[in-house]
Amino acid sequence: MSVTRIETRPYDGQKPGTSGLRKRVAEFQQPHYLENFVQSIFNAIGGDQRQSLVLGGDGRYFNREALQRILCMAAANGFSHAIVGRGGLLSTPAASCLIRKHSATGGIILSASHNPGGPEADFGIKFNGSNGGPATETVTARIHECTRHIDHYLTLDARNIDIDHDGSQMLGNMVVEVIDPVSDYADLMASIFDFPAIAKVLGNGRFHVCFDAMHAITGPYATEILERRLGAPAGTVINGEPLEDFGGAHPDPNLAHARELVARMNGDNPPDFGAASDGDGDRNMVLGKGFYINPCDSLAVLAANAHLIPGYNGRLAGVARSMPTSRAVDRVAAAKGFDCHETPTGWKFFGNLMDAGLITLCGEESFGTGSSHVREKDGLWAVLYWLNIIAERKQPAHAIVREHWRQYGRDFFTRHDYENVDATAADALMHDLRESLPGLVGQSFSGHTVSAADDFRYVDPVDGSVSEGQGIRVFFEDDARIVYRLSGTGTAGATLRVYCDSFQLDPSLLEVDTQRALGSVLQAADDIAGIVSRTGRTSPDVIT
Ligand code: VG1
Ligand code: CO
Repeated sequence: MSVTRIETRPYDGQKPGTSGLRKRVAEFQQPHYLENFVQSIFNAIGGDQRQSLVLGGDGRYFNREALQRILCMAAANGFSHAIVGRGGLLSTPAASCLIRKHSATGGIILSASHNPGGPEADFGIKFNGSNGGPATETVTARIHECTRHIDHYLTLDARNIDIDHDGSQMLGNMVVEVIDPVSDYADLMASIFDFPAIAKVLGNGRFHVCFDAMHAITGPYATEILERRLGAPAGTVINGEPLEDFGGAHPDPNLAHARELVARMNGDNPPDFGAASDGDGDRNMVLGKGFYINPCDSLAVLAANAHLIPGYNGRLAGVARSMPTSRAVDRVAAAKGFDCHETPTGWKFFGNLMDAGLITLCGEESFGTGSSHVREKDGLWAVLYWLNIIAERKQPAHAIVREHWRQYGRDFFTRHDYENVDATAADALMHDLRESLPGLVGQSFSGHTVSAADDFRYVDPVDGSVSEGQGIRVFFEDDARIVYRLSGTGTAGATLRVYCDSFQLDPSLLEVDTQRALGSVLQAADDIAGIVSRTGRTSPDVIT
């Protein structure tokens, strides 16, 4: 099999966003589009670095075809080894686990995460480095630069490789090893959590769990771990079969999209604990009986209870949260005496902190939580963490959260998303907001007086790299806060995200409805930015 050199020309817009390159499937299907981006990844990491590659995806439409093409390119580009999840499947955290376990050069994950799938929907490619984490900003900038100058790529003219059976095959000079996508990851989970203690709870016939895999990648993982290894009854996992279009739904684990789970949790005889994950298995939503657990609170509860989890040996090196995430975890860190870092949105910023041993746990408001066991957020891990806490404390989830609020106070948090907004209007809104920052301090909006306002700038404490323009923060004298930023994962128009939070210590006000508790802060958000008048939207598309 000889290596073929194919001439190509750059495509505009192959700039990786918050988490890889995400576009409509049709865009990826343009001649050489996928190949340009993949060759740019290989060019960016350099020839001497091309040894072994982990490959898999969330099973969405175009996954299998893209994987075959990438295998040929990897072989032509001198990789000696490719590790592929059977069926072309790997969840994002499982891919991270495998990269680390096999000391691979890196991995390519085919996923557009929580974006819908199917011929008319979205596809994506993410590159992770040898630590198992998303490529850093320095690497993604290099990849983007390569996409702007690419003039050829290398591939093999080969027939399709069998990716549906375990075992090794040769593709040119590269060994392709097809492996079970679940077992290494499941073993890792068993090494962190007290499986016998969780199994006791799940198998006692009284505690019922419902896990909604949303027809995405976590189906096989959750079935193996919850039902087979931990003995939960069959049917604990719903929508467990991965489908190319996720059954036509939006595989985003929140109250708006995880409809079947939410209906069951609110129906007759609800389960005691509910959870859902997203397209590629890195997000999680957890629910108690009749009780929604905000991801910011979830992170804080996990941090406060880390001593109950065998894998963390009773101590956390530190924690981190993305900037828009509420400060609930900061309060735990302060009380327990460990550091808390604040990073820009996106998992790529946590990797350096973990590699340097500065943090153990981290999370984002967008239903992402994780730890240093891998270098990605991890949906099923978070669910197991909760179940382990429940098993140890012998309390239901809602009681654990309420006790947490009484001890630390409650950070009310909400995010309002305005999707598919006219991009020019969204850019103008952000631009004008940025211009107005110096004059905001001292002004009052809907009863809240601004104490500070800035455009978040992050200096990585490990390598000193600087990321500017990461979101506009407005702080108020009463400790409330508003954050505005534009999404970096969308594929149509612009998505404006408005994040509001406020702190409450008064025990009699801890149970107020979140939207009511934040009503005046939300009003201030509109007063300051003119959201309604500029976007023409009177209400957000999604509230979390
Ligand atoms: C969103 C979330 C962010 C998350 C990212 C990737 O990004 O806000 O917190 O890290 O998605 O998650 P943005 O730029 O659209 O706000 V995933 O599960 O889609 O890989
Ligand atoms: Co995801």
